[in-house]
Amino acid sequence: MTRLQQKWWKEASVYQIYPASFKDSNNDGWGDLPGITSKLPYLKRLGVDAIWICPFYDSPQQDMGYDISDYEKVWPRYGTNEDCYELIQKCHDAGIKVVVDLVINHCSSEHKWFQESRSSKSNAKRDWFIWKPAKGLDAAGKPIPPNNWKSFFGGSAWEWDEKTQEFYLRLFASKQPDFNWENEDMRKHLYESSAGFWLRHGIDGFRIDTAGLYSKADGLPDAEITDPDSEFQYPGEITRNGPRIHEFHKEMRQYFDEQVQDGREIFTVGEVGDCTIEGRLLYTSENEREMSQLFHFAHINVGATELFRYNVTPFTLKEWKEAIAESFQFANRTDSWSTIYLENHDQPRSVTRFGDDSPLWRNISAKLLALLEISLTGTLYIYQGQELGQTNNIGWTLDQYEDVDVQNNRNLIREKHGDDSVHMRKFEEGVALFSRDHSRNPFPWSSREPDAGFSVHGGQGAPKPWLEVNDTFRDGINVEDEEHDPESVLNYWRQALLVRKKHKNFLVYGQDFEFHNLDHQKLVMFTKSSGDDSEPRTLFAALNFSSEPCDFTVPDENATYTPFFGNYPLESGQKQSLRPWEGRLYFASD
Ligand code: ISL
Repeated sequence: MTRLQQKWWKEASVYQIYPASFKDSNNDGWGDLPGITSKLPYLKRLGVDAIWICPFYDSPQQDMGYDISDYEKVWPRYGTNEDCYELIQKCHDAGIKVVVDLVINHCSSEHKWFQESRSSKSNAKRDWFIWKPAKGLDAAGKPIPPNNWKSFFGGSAWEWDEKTQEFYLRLFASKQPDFNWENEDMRKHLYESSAGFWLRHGIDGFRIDTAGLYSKADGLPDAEITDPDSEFQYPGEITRNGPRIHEFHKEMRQYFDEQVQDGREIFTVGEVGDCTIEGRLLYTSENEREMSQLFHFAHINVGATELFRYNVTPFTLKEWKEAIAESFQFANRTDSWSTIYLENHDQPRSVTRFGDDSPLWRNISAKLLALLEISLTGTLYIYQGQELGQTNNIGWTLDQYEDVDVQNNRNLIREKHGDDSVHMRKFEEGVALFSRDHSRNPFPWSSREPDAGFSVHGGQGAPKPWLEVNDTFRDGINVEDEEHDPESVLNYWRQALLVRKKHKNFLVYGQDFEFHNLDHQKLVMFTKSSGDDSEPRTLFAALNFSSEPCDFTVPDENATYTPFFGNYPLESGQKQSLRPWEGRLYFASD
């Protein structure tokens, strides 16, 4: 096979920005778009090629902007539409592409379409959302939801509407009504407002939110009872990758293609979560023209049960290795493409989960995670703060979390078991490890008190950021301190991104990935080729995921292994032994 088709969006390192928490340029305690624009030189120096900005559209913020009330307007706290156009222009001037979030499974109940839909049963937009009558009344005279589906944020997935005496479906928060994708008229208006508008303003791609959820199973049947203790059941299979999902994606992609008339090549990355290999191939095949790549969750879901993310369960390194490979192995030598990521705005910090965030090992294990990521095949995503080796928040009480997912579930546990219950203690432990707020703190630009340099003016009278800062900015985890430290995680990421580019044929585009000694409980070792059959070398990676030294064997004793990058200084004549949390990349030749 000849080399894979190379594309800008395959080899781009994409930096994900959470606008509420990146940089506050007007001192109101919230990040904003001019704040992002002011930090483009930082991103350029980091070496990223594109940014993905989480939703910045008008919203009542029940779910941090994933509840959109106007797709075509910037939320005033984040700035104006003009600020956004300027950001896009300045990014392009700096050679940085712009990817925006496309949130189209649901909108906010404050969106005018939903307001119309809920106004009467005969409204022309009634069918744009999913309305159903009650199944009956319970003993207390309360309407019973149409089926047993549980919301992703806890409780029933149905919300009762007093005025028209029907339920609407909302798989997420109470004010996030799901669109009815069966309605063609709705789909056309949705594409136009949420995507067409921004494509015409020059953006380069979309991260498609909940991209597997639009086509619900025919008849919305009850979910299987997987949690007998719960009144409502996780509808996973029934809501995911439904009967018309591929048709919808093809239609939407065709719409995108029609909008872009100036020859620029946009790309899309869908948040799919869980899907078979066949499904992943269908979604991402170049030939099928649906999406360019997708986010699969297997490797970030290890250690939590599917039923409830705060149920912490042990996992082995082998399980994690196999789950990581699920992200990209399916695409091997096909026309599909993959993604590489360990963090995003829905995930805790990777060094806490997969490295060792104690003072002794945080720096080196965060670098090891960076090394792992730059050596895997797919488009690489870095979430803000990850490049600093940011850790979870330590010692937070439940009151400190803002996330609707934490507060909803806390209320449910409180009602059922009380605040002093074992259930609440277990939940608290789960939140300490898995809460989404661990990645949502204001970004630490410096060690300046009290807000880590997040707002333009600090010191006395500085605004209180919308979410508390992570205390670790006082321990050197901030941009200013890391800039000055040649050994910092930040400086390592800069170097690592250059190495990824320099050896992109192996690192970005490498094929035929194979684990070596998969069962090993400390080592992650693998080989891959450049995918070009005329290239005689192979890449070999040896990474020690433990706090003790570890010996390893190479896959082929007769080959010559030349190390070219690692997270400790490379020394000549190295033995087959790795220091704690050490990783090395080699080229092997016969
Ligand atoms: O993080 C989760 C629950 O705490 C996931 O179930 C997550 O909600 C799911 O992956 C979908 O995520 C996306 O859509 C949500 C939004 O809250 C997330 O931030 C977004 O990434 C609803 O729009």
